[in-house]
Amino acid sequence: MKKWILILLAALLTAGLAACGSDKTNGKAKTVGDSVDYKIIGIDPGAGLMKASAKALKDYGLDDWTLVEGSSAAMTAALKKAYDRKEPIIVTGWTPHWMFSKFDLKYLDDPKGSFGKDETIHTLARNGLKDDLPDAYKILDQFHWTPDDMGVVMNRIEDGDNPEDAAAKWVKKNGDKVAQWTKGANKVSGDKITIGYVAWDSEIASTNVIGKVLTDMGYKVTLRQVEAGPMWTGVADGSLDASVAAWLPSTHADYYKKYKGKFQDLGENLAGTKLGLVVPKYMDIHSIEDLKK
Ligand code: PBE
Repeated sequence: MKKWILILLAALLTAGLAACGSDKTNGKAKTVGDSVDYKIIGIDPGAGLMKASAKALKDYGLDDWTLVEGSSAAMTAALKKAYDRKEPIIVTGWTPHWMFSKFDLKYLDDPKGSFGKDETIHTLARNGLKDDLPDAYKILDQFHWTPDDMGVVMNRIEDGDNPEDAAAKWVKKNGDKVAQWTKGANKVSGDKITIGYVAWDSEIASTNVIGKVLTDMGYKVTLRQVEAGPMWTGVADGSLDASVAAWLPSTHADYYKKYKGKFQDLGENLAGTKLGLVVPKYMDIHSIEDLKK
């Protein structure tokens, strides 16, 4: 009997050691870096979030880490894949974003403040829009909603609605808000307006909503998807009439400085944003500083 117990204990001990062993490389405990191949899954290179993330790598001395360029869609696909397998992953993330309602995620603390403070999303108009399309200008100027509003549209899109339908449903249900935006504006008949945006999930939602509102007011609306740089250039050179996708004062600070005077900042359309490095809650790290270990 005793012999059996000893054999059993020995077997358990061996299995236990083997399990520990799989967590070690060359006798050293496996670090977070090892577990994710020293990669942070980023988005499109023009995003302010990518500049902030590159700055974070510097600020925290994470020299051997790579910020992987891609797109918002590629980032969320990688996140979903890792999350479903409970594998470690670190992504560049922001709020508002549907990923926080679909997955249990957390921001890594940023004690050095590389990602700046909370900011707001602004609406931009090209110079001269006020004279050329005064009613559209008024609506754009009065456009303001909340992260929860945006979340409704974003989640619908993530659940399979096309962006136009998701926006139309929201507009239909939120007549009171829309009435505030269109207050004092006259309907037009077929005036053309082009709104620029980047394929960030938050901006796909907001742009489609303002597009729907302008369409309902009689405009012939074009929503033009571009990269971040060209979005700012377009408003500055007048090839785009407006954008509701300017993150200020920090995230798009470079673009803002570069084109200052060549566009109109109509101010905040949404408050309550955040940017940073994001991981699934099942990962046992809490701060960007933990990546150094
Ligand atoms: N984002 C979403 C953008 C602004 C909107 C945070 C990815 C950026 O980083 O530029």
